[in-house]
Amino acid sequence: MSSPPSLLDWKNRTVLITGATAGFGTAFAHRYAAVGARLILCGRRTERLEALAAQLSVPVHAVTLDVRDRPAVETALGNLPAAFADVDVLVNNAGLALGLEPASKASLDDWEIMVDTNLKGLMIVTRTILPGMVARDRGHIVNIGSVAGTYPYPGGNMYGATKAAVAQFSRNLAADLVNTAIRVTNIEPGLCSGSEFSQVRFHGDEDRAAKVYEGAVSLTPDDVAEAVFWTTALPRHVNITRVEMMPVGQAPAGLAVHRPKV
Ligand code: NDP
Ligand code: 8X3
Repeated sequence: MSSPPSLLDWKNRTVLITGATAGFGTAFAHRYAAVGARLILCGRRTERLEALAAQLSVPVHAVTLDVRDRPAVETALGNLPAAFADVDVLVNNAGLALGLEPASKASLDDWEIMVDTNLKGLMIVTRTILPGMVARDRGHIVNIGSVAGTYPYPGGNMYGATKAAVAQFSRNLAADLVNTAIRVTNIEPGLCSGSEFSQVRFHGDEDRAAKVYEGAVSLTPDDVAEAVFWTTALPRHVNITRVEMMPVGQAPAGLAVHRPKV
């Protein structure tokens, strides 16, 4: 069995993280910086990217980028500076949930933004980075899915659908890459506090966002970062295809049954 890469190996590796300006993405940046990896950090908020880069003592290429903007992604990530051009690990993390309304009342605008970001954005970034990985026969794509891609819940409608699509895309990518050394992992976290996820979902309603985590022990972005890092630090012949992770106080809890009054 080959050994996991040493710390020295990480210093020669480039990790691209989308959605690095908050939550999980920021935690991923710190995790990979801790082992000395070169980082490409993306997000729409330039000042957040700059502040994060200033905290990290590794080479950082910060790219202000909306993953929905195909020409912008193709230009910025298709023409990376030479020192950052060979992406070893792509973490497709940029994403969001918007709304928790039942499907008949949900905002079609919210649905479109989720599809455009969680699915099409991930598609555009992956398609831009993947040819280089294939040419080098080296790389690891880590997609950030969700338990919502497996387990339905009221109001999860289009968010869960995008994450289910990410899970299936991850499997289909692995099928296309079976004759290469490239690994594909879908990370599927459950309840996780400490990010902007619920504030975004509830359009800035901080009280409603806080209630999601009230009285519960949640995962933290660092927990998710550790799982992501672990999958990428294993020997090269090992591919963790999916990681479903929840806090110990969360579990899939059965089917809904409607009992009409007779
Ligand atoms: P945050 O809202 O804290 O972070 C989301 C990140 O995505 C931000 O950095 C944001 O940056 C970026 N982003 C959003 N839209 C775009 C866009 N169009 N282009 C580029 N970047 C974008 O949420 P989390 O850290 O919690 O979520 C990260 C991922 O994890 C998401 O895919 C989410 O679905 C998933 N997830 C979250 C869970 C949770 O409970 N927190 C559980 C399971 C999965 P900016 O606004 O600067 O562009
Ligand atoms: C985030 C977890 O349960 O809010 O993807 O959908 S959940």
